[in-house]
Amino acid sequence: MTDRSYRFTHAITRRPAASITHGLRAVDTGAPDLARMQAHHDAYIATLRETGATVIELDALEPYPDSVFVEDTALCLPSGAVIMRPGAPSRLGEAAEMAPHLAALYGDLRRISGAESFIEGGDILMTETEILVGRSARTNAAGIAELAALTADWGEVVREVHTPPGVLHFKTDCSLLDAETILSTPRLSASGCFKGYRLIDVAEGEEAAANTIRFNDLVLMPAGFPRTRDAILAAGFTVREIGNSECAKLDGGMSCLSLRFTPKA
Ligand code: CIR
Repeated sequence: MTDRSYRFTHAITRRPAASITHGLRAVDTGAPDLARMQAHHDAYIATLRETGATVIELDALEPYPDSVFVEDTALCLPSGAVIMRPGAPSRLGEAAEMAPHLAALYGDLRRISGAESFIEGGDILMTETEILVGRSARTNAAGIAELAALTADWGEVVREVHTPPGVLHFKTDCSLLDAETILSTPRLSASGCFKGYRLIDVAEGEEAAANTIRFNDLVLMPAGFPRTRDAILAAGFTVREIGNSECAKLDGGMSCLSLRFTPKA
């Protein structure tokens, strides 16, 4: 059994910028509190480190309010990394900011470059056997096709799927827990896109718990979703709950806050 989709030696995070108050959000539920967000971010990084991984913390990028959500800037694979082209105009420049950091760790760094291609890391779920990419308001067919073409010679198989309407990213509604298990909202799993995987549905009313990460031996999930936490525990996983109240105001969660990978020189 392989484990490329959840065992990693490294992660990259970026400190939240004070400009986070201008970050994108579907619904305004109030300004995020930077000090509380930083405290949650510190707990998140400490938990990643608890697994033995090296975590590279990048400095805040004030010109980009959403830059704490580094996941959207790149896709890190076993053979190389691909720099994304975010579909949110205010976030496009974040990808170029990430490129030198990945170039230092990967011998093969590729880029989504088509003028009509848009794709964000939050729409991409890597499993052991395939890369699922959800079309969304941020990710289009041209972006997905370009990712498939760029990674074919690495042996990657890209499968286009759909993000539920009104949901920011594909992975807002799902996460990988191990080589064969996926945590999902019922509204996403109902589409049938996870056929062949073992499924755990989040509890009704706990849709915001669907964005977790499996990182080495731990599952990091947002605090405050006890029924979903208990379902993950009952399935045998080791869970850490991390405060996410401030990132949630900006539609962000556990996966958005890091790039997780094993460098390949
Ligand atoms: C945005 O709308 O782009 C940010 N406020 C949230 C990005 C969350 N990223 C992710 O799910 N990968």
